[in-house]
Amino acid sequence: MISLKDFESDIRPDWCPGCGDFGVLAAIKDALVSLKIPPHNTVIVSGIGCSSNLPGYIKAYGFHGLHGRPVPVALGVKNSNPELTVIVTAGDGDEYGIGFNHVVHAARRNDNIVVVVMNNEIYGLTTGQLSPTSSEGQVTKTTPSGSIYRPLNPLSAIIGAGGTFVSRGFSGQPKHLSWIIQEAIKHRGFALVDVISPCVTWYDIYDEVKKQVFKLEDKGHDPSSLEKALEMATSKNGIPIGIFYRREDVPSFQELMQKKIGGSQPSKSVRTLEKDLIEQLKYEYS
Ligand SMILES: Cc1ncc(C[n+]2csc(CCOP(=O)(O)OP(=O)(O)O)c2C)c(N)n1
Ligand code: SF4
Repeated sequence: MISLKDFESDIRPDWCPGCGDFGVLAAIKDALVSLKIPPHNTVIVSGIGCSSNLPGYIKAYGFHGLHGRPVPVALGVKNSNPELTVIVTAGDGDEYGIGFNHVVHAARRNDNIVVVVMNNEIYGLTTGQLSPTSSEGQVTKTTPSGSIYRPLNPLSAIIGAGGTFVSRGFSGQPKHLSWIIQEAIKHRGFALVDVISPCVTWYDIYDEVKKQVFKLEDKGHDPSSLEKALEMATSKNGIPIGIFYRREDVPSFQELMQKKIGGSQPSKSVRTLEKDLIEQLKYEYS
């Protein structure tokens, strides 16, 4: 039996009281317990930011890395041992700013990892600067007279990049978020879980979001439809949460590699993957 207690860390979160990231932490633990995934098979990888402190607050394997670079670290782990459940947890600055290129290419390759982005539309740790998802007109430390940038829409961007599982949750609804994360873990390839996780200290949008969210499932949304997914991802009527887009007919990069090399021994896959990469580099630099 696996219970929440198994994932309890000795370290208490140092997040501000009311920070949305508490809800995300609770949802990740709940999802792992519901799927009966033991801590020793779980690896949580993060970058830098308030949200990126999350691996310390859950008893599982963890890696607190560099700003923007959790995806490559997560892929190193996953490719070395495809049996592990590998989850990236980081902020919008980390994953949609400095590290966005990695997210796009992991989506395109259909790498079998889950990326949970705690999107608070601001840089929290560095005390309130503009982020790629900050809205037009948003007043921040770096835009004192209001932002003139158009925000990035991560959902439509990742659908456009070839993502096969694109979703959004809300930290204020951790049970619903846990369900999304469970589906993301079960998914055959790359899964983006964008989470509106308000920063109550530098940009508190909690009440506004709570008023506007609605569940896609309640509206009969069909996640297999690319057209409907893009329509909902770009909708200006309320804030939809749930699974926007999902397709299970695309093999993951890890599946393709495994098929190519045969067998299922992780150590074998690493060696063969290395050989393949060396061949590719030889080709690219010749
Ligand atoms: C290479 C690099 N550039 C910049 C920074 C400074 N820095 C630390 S956290 C951060 C942004 C944090 O925002 P976000 O990723 O959205 O996470 P949050 O703190 O809001 O959870 C920045 C710019 C850094 N640590 N490393
Ligand atoms: S500064 Fe914002 S993001 Fe960071 S812990 Fe506090 S509420 Fe959360």
